[in-house]
Amino acid sequence: MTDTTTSAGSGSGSDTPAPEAGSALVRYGWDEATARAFAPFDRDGCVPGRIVRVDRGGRCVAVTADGTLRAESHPVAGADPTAMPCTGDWAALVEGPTGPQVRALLPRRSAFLRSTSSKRSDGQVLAANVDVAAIVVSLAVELDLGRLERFVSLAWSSGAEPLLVLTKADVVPEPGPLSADAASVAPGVDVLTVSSVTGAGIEELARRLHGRTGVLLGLSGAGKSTLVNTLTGRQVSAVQAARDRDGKGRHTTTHRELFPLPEGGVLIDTPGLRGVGLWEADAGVQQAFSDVEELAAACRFPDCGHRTEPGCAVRAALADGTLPHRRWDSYLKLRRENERLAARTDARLRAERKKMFKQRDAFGRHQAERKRGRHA
Ligand SMILES: Nc1nc2c(ncn2[C@@H]2O[C@H](COP(=O)(O)OP(=O)(O)OP(=O)(O)O)[C@@H](O)[C@H]2O)c(=O)[nH]1
Ligand SMILES: [Mg+2]
Ligand SMILES: [Zn+2]
Repeated sequence: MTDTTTSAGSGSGSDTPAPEAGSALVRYGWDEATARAFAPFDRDGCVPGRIVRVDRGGRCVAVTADGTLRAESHPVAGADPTAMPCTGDWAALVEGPTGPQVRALLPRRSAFLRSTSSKRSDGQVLAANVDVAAIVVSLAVELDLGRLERFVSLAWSSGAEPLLVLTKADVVPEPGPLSADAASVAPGVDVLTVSSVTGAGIEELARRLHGRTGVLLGLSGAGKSTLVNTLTGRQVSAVQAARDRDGKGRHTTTHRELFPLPEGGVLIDTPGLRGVGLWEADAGVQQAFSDVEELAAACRFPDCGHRTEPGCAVRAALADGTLPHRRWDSYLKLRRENERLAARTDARLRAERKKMFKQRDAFGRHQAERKRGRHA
């Protein structure tokens, strides 16, 4: 990555929202909504930037209209860890006593949350402001449908549009049936079959990322970084010549990093996820299992426990094979996991986050009213 260090804090201070300041940021996804959200900070002398990488200790790399800079963010003790900057965030940056600092983050339009492994059940943000969540799965290893369902739930829960990308199509003689199997556990999700070796499917993937922010999620060795390199046409992300790994051993990619694509759009590469714990993913599970939810809604009793009740549509579908037992068990497992986590999560943090969402909604309403007022 180029690193032309510049200084923050050269905001114009005028009342005009800063779209022209952001014009060099357009290829990083700067748009009108972001400019509006940033306007109050422009008046405070901040400059806008998109976080492309976060390192240990809250240090991050941000791209601004004038180039790339390193900035610090200071975590508040006891604060919600999901409020910390993450890759994909839009930030208001200001020149502090020790260099550029993150003053504030603009409201996120989507965020990937997962549970951390710590005993106190915190959420961690994997990526923010993502439009397309590409679940990357290698065709070189046996498909794990349960894991795929978990990834799809995570993707739906983020607010981004999920996309299933099956890689290494060159190593299987006939990818069609595998692709159909994958599609069967991901209703409503498009499936692309690609190969970085033959180039098959790459153009279609580039087209879907055009002008948008994508993130690559998947196991270590699935070929995420190879896709970044293929799409950018440059060796920007390290790739290790190794067979698919099952999340064990060394991961090649160690940071979440955002790369601009030559034809517009940006793509976030992430380290391999192994067992990804869901976190506040209730709605995500519901969407990932929309077929199951639909069946359950057709049971005779609205509070059907799907065990021995007469007129149970779920039992009927299990009996005639339309709903595979594996998928039903997977659904119950993910639902239970969510409930357990919700019960364990710190009540104070949940309240804090609710407040944040309320503020964000109020902010959106305020913007909408201002707009209406202006055009009245
Ligand atoms: N045959 C074939 N091999 C591929 C393809 N894409 C990636 N590979 C190989 O798969 C291995 C892993 O690729 P990476 O891109 O490093 O995988 P990753 O998902 O970024 O892995 P982590 O960074 O550890 O999460 C490398 O040896 C790649 O050369 C493909 O389309 N076809
Ligand atoms: Mg990688
Ligand atoms: Zn039922």
